[in-house]
Amino acid sequence: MRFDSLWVNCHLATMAGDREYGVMRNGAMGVRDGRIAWVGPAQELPKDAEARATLVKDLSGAWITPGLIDCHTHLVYAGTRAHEFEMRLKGASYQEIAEAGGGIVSTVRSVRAADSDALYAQSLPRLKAMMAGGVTTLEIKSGYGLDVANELKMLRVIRRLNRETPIRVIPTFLGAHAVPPEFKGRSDDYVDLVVKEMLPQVAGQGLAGAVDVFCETIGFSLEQTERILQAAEELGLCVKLHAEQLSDSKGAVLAARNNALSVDHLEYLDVGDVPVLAKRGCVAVLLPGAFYYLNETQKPPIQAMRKAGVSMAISTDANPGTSPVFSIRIAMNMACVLFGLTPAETLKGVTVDAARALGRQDDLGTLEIGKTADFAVWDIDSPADLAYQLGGSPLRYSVVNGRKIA
Ligand code: DI6
Ligand code: FE
Repeated sequence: MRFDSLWVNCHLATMAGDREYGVMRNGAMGVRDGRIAWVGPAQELPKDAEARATLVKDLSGAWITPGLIDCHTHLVYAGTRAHEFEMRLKGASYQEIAEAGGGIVSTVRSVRAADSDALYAQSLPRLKAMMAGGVTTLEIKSGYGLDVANELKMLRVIRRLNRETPIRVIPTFLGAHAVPPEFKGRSDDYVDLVVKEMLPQVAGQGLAGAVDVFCETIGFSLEQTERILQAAEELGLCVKLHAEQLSDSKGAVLAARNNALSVDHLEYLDVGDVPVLAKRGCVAVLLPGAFYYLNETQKPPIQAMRKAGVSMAISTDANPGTSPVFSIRIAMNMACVLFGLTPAETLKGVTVDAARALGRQDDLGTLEIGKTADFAVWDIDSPADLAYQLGGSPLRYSVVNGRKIA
């Protein structure tokens, strides 16, 4: 057996198998052609493995985890909303700010005013912050353009981030994030535009593989959501949904029945709807950063989902309004402290379950033979440290497609 690189003197949190973290102390991992070619206890390595490896990396006792996956972000945007943070602290609610022309629509104005280069330049430092925290796969949604040209502009910026940075960036089309000001009072007409013009162009140009909708009283109704999800499916696109963030709109059940990859937020999910998610294998994506910033008190029904065996992914929801969080490990810590997840559940939530929320579970999310060699090397004593510590970064470096990135 010949390897391009062989990683030795390390501990592995493979996130595979039944043991917590899939822990393998004193492990080794071999990579060939960008994929994991061997993983196991060091003493079981074939005798000539080191001699036959092009590169041998002695990790001096570091831990390797799968590369972290942030499966729900709105990281591409222009401008800032720090003033809304100030307004909320003076008593205004997120809904009041949105109804007064702030909120998502204020970022829409900034995004429309920015050209592609400016949008790229403003988004890049945020991507780098994610990368510095061990993220190797990052989903990014459109949704601040809200007209054909600007939604496509956002998706092209997302594609450029994928091409010009070392991490894997996965685009999602969120044309139905909010009703733009020029369609005020005519939301069905805007849904027409999404379905008849935006979706065919997005699919035709291969700009996104999945479609999301903000199903909410301040977003799109259940009927409008259904129209968009069905149109997406007809074009062969995967679907996911912002559901039950501020109210129980019954979006999660609708999405799960439409084979959604994931339903995201879920603070107001009815316990009675949990079995549908379990039955349909739909991932629940938890976004504790938005819960935290909005001072929400209603928690997602974690215990019911855990009992029903629903996969729970964790993500930052990185966005300028409700979750200016650019660290996946902070989201993991919040999921522990605010939602009561265990550190092991949170690491699963940013690897295995996040991969599933993106439909990439066959290829990403665990350290297993045949999967893409995306992993992170950490100076930690145990995998629980990743969710335990706030501040600083124990990341030594990450590897994408078998290649070390900065
Ligand atoms: N839910 C959220 O938390 C973000 N989008 C959404 O649908 C908020 C986005 C923003 O306020 O800019
Ligand atoms: Fe979101």
